[in-house]
Amino acid sequence: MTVRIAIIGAGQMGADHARIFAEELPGASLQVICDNEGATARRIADEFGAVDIATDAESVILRPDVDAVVLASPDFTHAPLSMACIAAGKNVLCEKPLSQSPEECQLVMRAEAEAGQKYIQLGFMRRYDRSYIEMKEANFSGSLGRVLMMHNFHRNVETPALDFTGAMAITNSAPHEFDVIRYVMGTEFTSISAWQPKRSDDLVAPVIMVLETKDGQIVNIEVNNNAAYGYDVKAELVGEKGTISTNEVTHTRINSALQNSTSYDVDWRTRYAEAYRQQNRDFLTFVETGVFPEICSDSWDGYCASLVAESGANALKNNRKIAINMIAKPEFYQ
Ligand code: ISE
Repeated sequence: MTVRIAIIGAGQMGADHARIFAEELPGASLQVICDNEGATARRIADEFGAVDIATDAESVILRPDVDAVVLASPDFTHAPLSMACIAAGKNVLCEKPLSQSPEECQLVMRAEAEAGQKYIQLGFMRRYDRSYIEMKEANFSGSLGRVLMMHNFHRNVETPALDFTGAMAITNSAPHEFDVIRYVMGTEFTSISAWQPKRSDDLVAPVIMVLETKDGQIVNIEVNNNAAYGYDVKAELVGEKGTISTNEVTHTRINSALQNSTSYDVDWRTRYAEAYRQQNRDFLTFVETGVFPEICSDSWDGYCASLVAESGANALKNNRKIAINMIAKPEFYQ
């Protein structure tokens, strides 16, 4: 079976998903590239060999020649378009976030539960990265002893958008950390605090967060969207008997002029290229078999990340620790 994919949103991530499905995953074909800007849709469709283009997302979802949908449109469209996919009975790979509103995430969860099956695979691709898989394995094997803390650093070369703010470091970038920490540690957050240092210029300063978990653990997260030197994401899990940390992901080291050096990625698309490929391959299997992939994120995970992000933005704005009060996990997602 060749899965006929519609990609909604032909910006940076939509184009990369089109490339992955067109060039790396033989079980997929690009049926439609949809973007509000018809010229953008045409450019990406021509580059990656899509059959058709469109500018109206809702009609694309209903097309009989579309088997599954990838949502890479602006964040605010993710929840309503995901619900349109559920209503149309089509699986959707939704780029993060599911929604920036925890309440809207609950509407999506309710729609899925009422439909009686999962349709949404959420795009927290870090879960497919080997380093986090090995961290989770080390935790759950007991080799670290009781896990006490996790340190996380998430550094971009520069902010991904001109209107980026400190709060967006929490609501746009940090959700990857919130989700992968939950995945590695197998816990839930109960509180968050957030602060920013003062930069010497008018660039968005880093955000430092400290979170508590329901299991008495402490997590810290640095998100620096203007690190300048490279795209650098790393983490260390600390247990009573040992630690495990991410290692440099480089293929070569250059030795010259009395120096040796390795290079950093420019952004997440190359650093997590293999994770995206495996995530998208799992999505094709999900479409073909209807079996939800074991390690990927679902709408409940989208709600959790959205609630922690909203609480973190609140903590930063009000300069105080904010309790994270989650709803009970619905039976449908147990
Ligand atoms: C961006 O939206 C992403 O999803 C990237 O994975 C993350 O590293 C980056 O900081 C975000 O802005």
